[in-house]
Amino acid sequence: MHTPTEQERETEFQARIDRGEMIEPKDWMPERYRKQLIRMMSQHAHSEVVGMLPEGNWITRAPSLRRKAVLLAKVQDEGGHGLYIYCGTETLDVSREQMIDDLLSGKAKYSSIFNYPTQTWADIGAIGWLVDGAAIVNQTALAKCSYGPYSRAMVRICKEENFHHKQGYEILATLMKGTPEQRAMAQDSMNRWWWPSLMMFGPSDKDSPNSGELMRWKVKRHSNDDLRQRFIDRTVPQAENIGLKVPDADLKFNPETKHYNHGEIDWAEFYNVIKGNGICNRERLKARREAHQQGAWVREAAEAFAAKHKENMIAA
Ligand code: BYC
Repeated sequence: MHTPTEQERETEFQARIDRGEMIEPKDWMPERYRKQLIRMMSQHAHSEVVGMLPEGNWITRAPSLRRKAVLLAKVQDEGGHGLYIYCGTETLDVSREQMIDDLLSGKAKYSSIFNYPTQTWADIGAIGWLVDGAAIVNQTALAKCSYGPYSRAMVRICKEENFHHKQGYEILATLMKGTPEQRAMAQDSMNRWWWPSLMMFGPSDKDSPNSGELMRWKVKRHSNDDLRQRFIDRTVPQAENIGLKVPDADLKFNPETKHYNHGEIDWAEFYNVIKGNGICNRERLKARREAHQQGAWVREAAEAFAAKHKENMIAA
């Protein structure tokens, strides 16, 4: 019987992708496909977990019991998303311990957006509306990606993100109906979060080294710029609807393309943040390292319990 060569396997793998088939954990896959998915999925999981920090800051300061309950639920959802994606990544033969070590050592990335501070209550609205809004655009596309566990995780996560998006928009809409100070606070938050939200989609297509390969494998279904444009097109009318001004003097609807033209993104700022020099990079990693240390006894107890359970099973 003919044993397929590496080249033949890769050709068959690409043919499966081109036919729109889903790749599952037990299927053969090129090592590079596996590595790229681990990079992207672990980075995504870390973003969900680190993303709990800026919002978590405001749980004790939420302005009412209702706002507090909603925020608490949202932050817990993000933790759940992280765990869900870590499980998905484990199907690619990488351990949870390894992924966490890579985050804590600074080797693995997480989304640039979480290196900005939450200075006012309006920032909680901006995160829900803009940051989760950007995440939904990206993740709705990822729900159609070629790797089964990632795609299925996205379907469920997007449902919860929709609730997050609505609660954020409602916070800002309420502030925009309030006093001049409250409206100014909402606008200030829009001014600070708009551009970093656009950066969440990654560098422009011409500077995105991973996009070509990921699109050929249908992990990414749309380019960084296409998704960014989709986010702008749907978000600008929402801003106008509640009286918020988008902080971009060059923003203009183009009736021919039916898209908004926008101003230049400050890519120097983006690269500075992903290199570890954003306002909160050090603070975020410090918080995660401390949380990991403080949770050591929980991991030890869980391991002791699992070992005892196994002993009982063998004895029975
Ligand atoms: N931040 O070749 P490119 C959320 C890196 S949060 C940091 O275009 P790719 C939420 C990129 O990793 C949303 N780094 O990369 C949670 C690469 O560097 P490496 C999290 C970024 O992978 C709580 C280099 O730049 N979502 O849901 O083709 C509350 C070149 O880029 C960023 C995900 O993670 C960035 N923004 O495309 C609320 C989605 N952008 O790794 C919300 C999954 C780029 O080669 N990930 N880089 O050293 C993706 O969809 C893609 O990885 C990206 C980047 C579109 C982000």
